[in-house]
Amino acid sequence: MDMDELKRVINNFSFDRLKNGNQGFNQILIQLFGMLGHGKSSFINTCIYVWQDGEYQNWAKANEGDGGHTIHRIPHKITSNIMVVDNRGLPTLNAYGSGEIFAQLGNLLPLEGKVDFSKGFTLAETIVKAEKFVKTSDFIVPVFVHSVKHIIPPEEMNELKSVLHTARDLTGIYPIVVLTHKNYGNLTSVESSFRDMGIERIFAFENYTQEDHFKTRGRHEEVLKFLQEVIKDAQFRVEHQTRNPVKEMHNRKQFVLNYVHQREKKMEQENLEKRKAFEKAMKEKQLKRQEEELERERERRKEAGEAELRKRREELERQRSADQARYEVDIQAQQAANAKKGKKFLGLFGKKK
Ligand SMILES: Nc1nc2c(ncn2[C@@H]2O[C@H](COP(=O)(O)OP(=O)(O)O)[C@@H](O)[C@H]2O)c(=O)[nH]1
Ligand SMILES: [Mg+2]
Repeated sequence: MDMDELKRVINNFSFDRLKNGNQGFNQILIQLFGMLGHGKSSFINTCIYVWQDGEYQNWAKANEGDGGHTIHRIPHKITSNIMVVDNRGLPTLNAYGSGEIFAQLGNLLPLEGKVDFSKGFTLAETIVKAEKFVKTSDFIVPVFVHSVKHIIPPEEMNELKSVLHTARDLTGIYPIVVLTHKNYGNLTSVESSFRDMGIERIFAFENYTQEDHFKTRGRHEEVLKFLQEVIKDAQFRVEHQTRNPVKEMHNRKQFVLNYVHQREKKMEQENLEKRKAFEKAMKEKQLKRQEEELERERERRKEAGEAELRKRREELERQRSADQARYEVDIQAQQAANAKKGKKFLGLFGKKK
């Protein structure tokens, strides 16, 4: 199919023209999700640029990051039946962030609304409050945007895989992966990581940006092929299944509310375990301190005992020396007395003669 034909197919797409009618859907909502700075907003700019084929503009406020527009869910129109939504990007992959991602993906938060990464049950409250503002007639196609500059480290694989699979359970569609910065990283390695996670549809782009929006046939064609793939998916799923958008929205809500509930339970459990581990560590530390104190006391007593023993030995020694000295004096005195007595006796003996 050449580019003109592709454009015609995309432009002519309408749920009303499907075999079994629209079944309650009126537009495709391409839901972009992914980490901050991976090129979601630039990908929207790329899609609009290719579709309008006019001057490049920063429609989706690329590069404005978290402080700018991207904290809101902003929908951008491609054709009258296809919208792309720039969801708030994640700073890191974790259970709190994932909850918000699923609420956005499930189209449970109002478009144009601000997305806060909340703690506790705030998300559940926000979802319930948003009920009046969200549309059930949007057909959701999840698209995960990832820059090939970022090789997925093994420790992130499981978390990411679980996010992608939950996105599939929630929307009924395996996310399409859009790889950005195609020429600035190891495309083969990143692509194979996503294939290992069970992802089959992967598109790789060098986004058109403010700095580089020189039109190339390759880039234009790849974007149109991506849009055609999205349409084929929507068409297949509405033509080959009986759908009930109101019930599906209700199920998505149940799914995310349950997710939030489970997440809170898990967090509570983790906090409890952390507290227990902390208390155990504190007790062990205290016990160790007590043992050390006891050991020191034992050491002190031993030293004191030894000093006492030494003192007694010295006293004994002093006593013994004194006794010895006294004994010697006595002996000498005795000897002197004996000698005196002897002389006297001899004297007497001499006189008798
Ligand atoms: N070279 C190149 N730069 C890109 C590409 N995609 C995005 N960028 C740049 O990466 C930065 C972040 O992109 P942005 O679209 O704001 O990311 P977001 O946070 O996911 O919306 C911007 O400076 C973009 O110009 C790409 O495919 N190639
Ligand atoms: Mg952005």
